[in-house]
Amino acid sequence: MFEYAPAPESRDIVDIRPSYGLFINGEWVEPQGEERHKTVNPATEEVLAEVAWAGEADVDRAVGAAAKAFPLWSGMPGAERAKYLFRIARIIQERSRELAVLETLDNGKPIRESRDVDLPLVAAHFFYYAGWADKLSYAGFGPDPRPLGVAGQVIPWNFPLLMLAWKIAPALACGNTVVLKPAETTPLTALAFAEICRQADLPPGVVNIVTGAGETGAALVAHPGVDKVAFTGSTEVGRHIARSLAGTRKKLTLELGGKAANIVFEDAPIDQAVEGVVNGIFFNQGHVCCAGSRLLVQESVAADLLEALKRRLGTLRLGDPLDKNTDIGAINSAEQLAKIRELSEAGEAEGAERWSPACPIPDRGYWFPPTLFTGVAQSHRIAREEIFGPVLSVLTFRTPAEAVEKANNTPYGLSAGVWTEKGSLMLWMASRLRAGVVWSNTFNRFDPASPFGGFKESGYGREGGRHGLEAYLAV
Ligand code: TAP
Repeated sequence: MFEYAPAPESRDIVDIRPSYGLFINGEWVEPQGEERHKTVNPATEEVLAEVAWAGEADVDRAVGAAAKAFPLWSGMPGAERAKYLFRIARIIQERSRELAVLETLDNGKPIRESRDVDLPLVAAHFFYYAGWADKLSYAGFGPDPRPLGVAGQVIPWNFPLLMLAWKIAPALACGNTVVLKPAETTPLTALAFAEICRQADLPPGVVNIVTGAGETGAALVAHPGVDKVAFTGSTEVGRHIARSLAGTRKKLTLELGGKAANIVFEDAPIDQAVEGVVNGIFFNQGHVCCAGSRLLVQESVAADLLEALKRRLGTLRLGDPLDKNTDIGAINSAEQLAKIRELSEAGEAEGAERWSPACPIPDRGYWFPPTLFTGVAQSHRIAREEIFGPVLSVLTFRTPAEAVEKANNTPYGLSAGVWTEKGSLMLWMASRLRAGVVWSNTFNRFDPASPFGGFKESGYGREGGRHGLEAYLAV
């Protein structure tokens, strides 16, 4: 255990208010109820700000504002909407350092990731969909695709601003207006985005941000004025939402959990594969829906790969997320830490062997060391359930067919990785893996032009690319 001295870079460039209201109709407004919640820095447990808790009446006000703004926004020529989206993208670039620090403070992810991965992708998403706004008639959905109306969007805490961009950019490009609810533990970058909407002179009501807990999300999803629901989060909540919307006119897309296999064949370059496996599961502390949380390694190279992997894990630095040298940041919340601990204990209890490098853990905050489990059976909970933390379950296989069978032996189907030098084997695997994304000789690579989404219980609908427009158009 140790106390770290906070990195010198840091808080000075962000301006966090002590308390935030709701962003409705282009204004900051107070919620009708008294209740508020605190958002904390998971690396220090320090309270960052108090945030409004939107109840049904507040959600109703936000949906009303979005409905009122819809005729203006949807009636605007696409080229005009594009100008706003380009402006938002440029402001995000200009403010990216500040937004990266804010994200890291509220979420716990290493600054190197928020600065070099999240923020560039957020801006890229707005640029990409700005480019579509005046070309919707050429997107292959018929000559005159129409926006749906008010989109109710609910997002999780693992990539707060990036998930916002995935939701808001295509919705606005297509002419919809939006009410978005960020996760309870990471509202600050969504609230900063509200300011960016004002800075970009976005017409009032086109984007509304309501903060709160699950009940706020539930009120938004249930609101009769919402025409389209877009949800990213757990499979459990997604299932509940799908049930609640059955028989209504609302269009629904779901981006849910995952239990991806990262599959290493004996001919793969070991060092490159080790980097890919580390990036696959330890990026963002494993708080990644498409994390490579199951390593499937060919038996003939398993011992060598594990040895190299353990050596590499010994070099990872866990600690202050604002330090540019940090590899593993904080776990986002006490609840998430408890879940990771519970599943890791279940792994040991079911007979798998647990290993972590010697890794000092700070005294305060929520932390979990990078962890490997070997001797994992497919029936173990750590091989079946999404841990959403820095925990890798290692299994072995002998033949490509066995690799496919094991990789597909999960209710999820979001992503997979294949490491081999043989192009024919890559393609053979990719055509058999039941996963929305299959990476080859890389992992966790994202591009706004590429559709992303799940098979099976990982959800339906696609975000990103031309396919991502379809979720927001009547085609
Ligand atoms: P959830 O607990 O499902 O929460 C997601 C969002 O839904 C939060 O904003 C949450 O609010 C809200 N919510 C909770 N109950 C709700 C209800 N009954 N009705 C409407 N909204 C409700 O997930 P999480 O723990 O934040 O995120 C982790 C999960 O998201 C993982 O399973 C991960 O795989 C998945 N995920 C998937 C993807 C893609 S692209 N497939 C991307 C990122 C994450 P509160 O935060 O206030 O509870």
